Amino acid sequence: MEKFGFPKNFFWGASTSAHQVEGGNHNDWTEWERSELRIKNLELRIKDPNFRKRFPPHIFEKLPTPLDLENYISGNACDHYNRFQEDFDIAKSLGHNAHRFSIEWSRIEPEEGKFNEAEIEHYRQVIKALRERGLEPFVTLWHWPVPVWLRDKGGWKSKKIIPYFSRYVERVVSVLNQDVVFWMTLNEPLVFAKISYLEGRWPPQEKSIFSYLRVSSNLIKAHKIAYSVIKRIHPNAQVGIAHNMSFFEMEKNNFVNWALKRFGEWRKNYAFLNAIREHQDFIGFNYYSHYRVNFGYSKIETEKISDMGWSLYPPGIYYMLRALKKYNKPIYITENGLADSRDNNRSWFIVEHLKWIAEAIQEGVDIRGYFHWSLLDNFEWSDGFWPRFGLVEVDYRTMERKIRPSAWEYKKIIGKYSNE
Ligand code: IFM
Repeated sequence: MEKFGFPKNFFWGASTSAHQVEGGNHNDWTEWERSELRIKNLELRIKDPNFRKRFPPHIFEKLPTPLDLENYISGNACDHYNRFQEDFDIAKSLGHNAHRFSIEWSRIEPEEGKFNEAEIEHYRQVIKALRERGLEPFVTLWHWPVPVWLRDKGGWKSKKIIPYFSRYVERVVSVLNQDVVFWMTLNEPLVFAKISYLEGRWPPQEKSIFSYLRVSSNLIKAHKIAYSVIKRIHPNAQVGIAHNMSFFEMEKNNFVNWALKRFGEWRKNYAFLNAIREHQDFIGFNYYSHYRVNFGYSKIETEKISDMGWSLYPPGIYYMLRALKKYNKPIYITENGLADSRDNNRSWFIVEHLKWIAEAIQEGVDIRGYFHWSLLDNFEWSDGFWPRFGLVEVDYRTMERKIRPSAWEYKKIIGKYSNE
């Protein structure tokens, strides 16, 4: 890598999602988090003496720990719903010029067909606050939870959700389109479909290949219609999805490994993108993982791992970015991050990923932005609060924010390449 360069108008920022940071939500997830069965299972798990051993000891330095029930209930989360101004002040102080966040469907349409104007106004204020601070809003319309009434109608498994989604999108976009250019209809649709409908680890906890396929197909259809709705309202809007993709590396070059690699790539990376090929203006790429292919799939072992045991492999982002060139669309890295409560590896992680991104830019890949996951520590779905993904640490008892050293390192890089 000879040069480490970024275009002047590159977007630099961080990502969040509503359910993970806002607090005070009421949706299918909040009901699941508090459901009797979930609590009973957690109590059993927490009591198991071997459970503690699954975690690196240092994560018990901060509250809540995986042994506390409250860890698993999103509750007030980071209270970002009330503190967004303060949080955006921090993002600005860190040199960011863009920010990705999501709109919570259950706030906008808490009952079927009844739209809450005050909540739409809330997000208008969020966007205004970003613009006032010179941060370009990147808005995700759905980042996993659904309103409870919609869950009761079958959620993403029912094709009824397609017109409901497009009506919700139309309502939101027709109010907010004046101030937003970049829209993501869906966040990581296949991660959601797989964990919720195939592996049964997230609500509604199904384990059925048929449900998984049906949900994936509904997500594709919903995206395509939402894309057309947004473009009708705002022809110059830039619309895409945030897609979680992994790098697959063959250990040895042989036919079986080649076929497994192709299949893995197609299933995880390209099937969805190909299906919406004509309905996206950019590619939103969430990069976290990679696989070694050797008569099966395994994780590449790396020297550095995150608190969640994820191996950290920055070159993978480069290989994926090169592969995505074939779509001939601008690429935004819409997520990339790690759980690292002591902030031991985050600076290294950011610098290394940015070097590899710069390398891809150098080779002609059209990459226009990087959003670190995440601005704040937040509620990591079924794992809860203990994984610390933030550039900014959150004390969940006092809601105090503390900027981590890696956030300043990131700022230094931004400062070197941005306009200001
Ligand atoms: O926290 C999640 C986010 O909601 C979606 N992408 C991956 C992140 C880390 O697991």
